Amino acid sequence: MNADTRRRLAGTGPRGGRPHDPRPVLVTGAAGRLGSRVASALAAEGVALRLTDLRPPGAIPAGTAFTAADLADPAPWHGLLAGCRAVLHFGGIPNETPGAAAIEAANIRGTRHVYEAARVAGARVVFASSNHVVGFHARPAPGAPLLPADCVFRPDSHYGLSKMHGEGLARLFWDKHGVESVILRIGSCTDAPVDARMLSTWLSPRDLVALCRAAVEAPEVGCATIWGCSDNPASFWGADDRARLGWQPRDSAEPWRAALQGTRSEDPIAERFQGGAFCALDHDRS
Ligand code: NAI
Ligand code: 15L
Repeated sequence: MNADTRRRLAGTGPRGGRPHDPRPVLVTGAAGRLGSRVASALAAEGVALRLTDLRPPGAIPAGTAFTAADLADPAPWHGLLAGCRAVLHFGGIPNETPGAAAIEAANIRGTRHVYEAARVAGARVVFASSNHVVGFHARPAPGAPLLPADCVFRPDSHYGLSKMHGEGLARLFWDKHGVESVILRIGSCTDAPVDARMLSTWLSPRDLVALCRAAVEAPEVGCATIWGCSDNPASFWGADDRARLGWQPRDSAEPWRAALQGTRSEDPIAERFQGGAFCALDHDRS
């Protein structure tokens, strides 16, 4: 049994990032809200990047190269990932609006294309999953146990279901091929929280950037799942694999409590479940 196999059987793998690894990191969705922010921050920190999206970003950080590519097209991904140490996979449809077919093309087929190319390249995948894989878990009452990351999936939408498929790919490619993944189950990443639910789900951009860097650079991660939220006292979410990354959030939504606690929705379904409005959309169960 070689060292590679021994590490895999022990639950950690050899293909992880290294703090001083000069190989580039591919960022998909690099023109989007999160991808563009992470790309510009990591480029400024000296991380070598390749960027891709359907459309060019508003600004391309100095020293990075952009290539347009469609996630639904299997062809470009091997070339884009060749020589990369990791991919930060932010590309795809981020909500329910365009419908199941578009979600299937970009999020389900597209994520499979990224995983296949990562396997061949020997790259780690940092996958932007979503809280909507577990959206139909009830919000915990104050003082009740928080939801652990190894809970059952309760997707609240076709979008959440597509992210559940991506998390399944992460697990399959680790167990079968030794491809490492960090699954980021992101809550709500905006400059500041904007409603009462975000007192629980907010992820500050600063915490997101540090989380992405840790996810790329942690020496060995196996297949890790991390709740992507800041240090919010009202969080819905508890135990996860963040110790493998050495990441801790620094920000909190709590300073916005007085301003936001009166901004609850009128919808009892949205208020009862963690996924909020995604749960209420098309909900017709009596
Ligand atoms: P966004 O819509 O701003 O960015 C997504 C990017 O993916 C866009 O630039 C879009 O052009 C690109 N894209 C869409 N379809 C594509 C295709 N077929 N081929 C190539 N590129 C394609 O979304 P945002 O907010 O930046 O989210 C990034 C990722 O993080 C998404 O995967 C989303 O599901 C996930 N996420 C975001 C959260 C948030 O709070 N913003 C919360 C939870 C998850
Ligand atoms: C998501 O997954 C979406 O991409 C984002 O736009 C927000 O809706 C976020 O979840 C949320 O739950 O607030």
